[in-house]
Amino acid sequence: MDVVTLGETMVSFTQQSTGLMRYARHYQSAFAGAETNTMAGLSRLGHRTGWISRVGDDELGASVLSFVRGEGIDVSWVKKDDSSPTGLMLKEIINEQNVRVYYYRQHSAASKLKAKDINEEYIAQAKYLYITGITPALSSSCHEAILQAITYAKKHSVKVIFDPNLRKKLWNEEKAREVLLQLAAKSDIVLPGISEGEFLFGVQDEKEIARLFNENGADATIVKMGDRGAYYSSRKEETYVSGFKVNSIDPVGAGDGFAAGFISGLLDQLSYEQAVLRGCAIGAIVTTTVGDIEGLPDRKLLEDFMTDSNEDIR
Ligand code: KDG
Repeated sequence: MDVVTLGETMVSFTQQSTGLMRYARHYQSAFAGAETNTMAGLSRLGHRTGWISRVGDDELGASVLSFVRGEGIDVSWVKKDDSSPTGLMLKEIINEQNVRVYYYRQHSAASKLKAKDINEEYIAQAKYLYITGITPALSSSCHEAILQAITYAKKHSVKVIFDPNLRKKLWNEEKAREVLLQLAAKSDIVLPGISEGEFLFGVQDEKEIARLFNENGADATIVKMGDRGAYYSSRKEETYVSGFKVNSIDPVGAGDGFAAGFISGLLDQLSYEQAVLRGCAIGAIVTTTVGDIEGLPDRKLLEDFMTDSNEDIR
């Protein structure tokens, strides 16, 4: 396995008309889960990925499992929980500028994930453990599961990559700050956005955000700056990587795509700079299609995009 992750994947329903959801009659279903979005991006590029989780022993759980498995992600450590349902996410499209998200994931099967669900061997044989700040927000047992996964990763020299992925709807701000900083401190590489840096440290400057994450314990921090690109800083080097100008229509999933591109670059032994550039490219490509994972490119699409986008037009 190249990369192993853990977290929740939900079924999402997006209303097909605009306006208040109470008037919506038609919904489009899809799947939503930051961690599996990133694994899907990696597996589309030919990397071997695995997902640890729980789904309800229900029809939606079966559909999540088929979907994730269909993306080429190993699900051998996903348990079916017969006492809790699969989590749901609803998207209300008031208008293009105003989209509201409602979670129905409290007490979901995935929120029951616990430390005992984490298999040491499974983590040990991976090259990277990928985690996000969504999982510890789901429950205290999920928080313990993530700490267990990190402990196994450290024991077996598996590098930990962490995207804070702040979701304010899921927890109170004080607790979020405490736990996100705790996980960032235990991670080798942290992938925050500017707004997460601001939330955690009260600063907006990318260099300052990276410095503070590195001071907090990370070996390297890559600050995502949307179409401006990314700034990365490790103990050895620091640089800016410029972004790609695209016709962006749906930003959701861009961060997950960035993580897939960056980790894929590391797996392909690219330099840090080139890995970050691949992250920026996939982040940009994802925004050009509607949906979290539909835009994730395969090798050919990625190469074509990167060849077509030279420095002059970026
Ligand atoms: O990163 C995209 C996610 O927002 C989405 O897939 C759902 O994981 C999700 C969440 O908790 O918001």
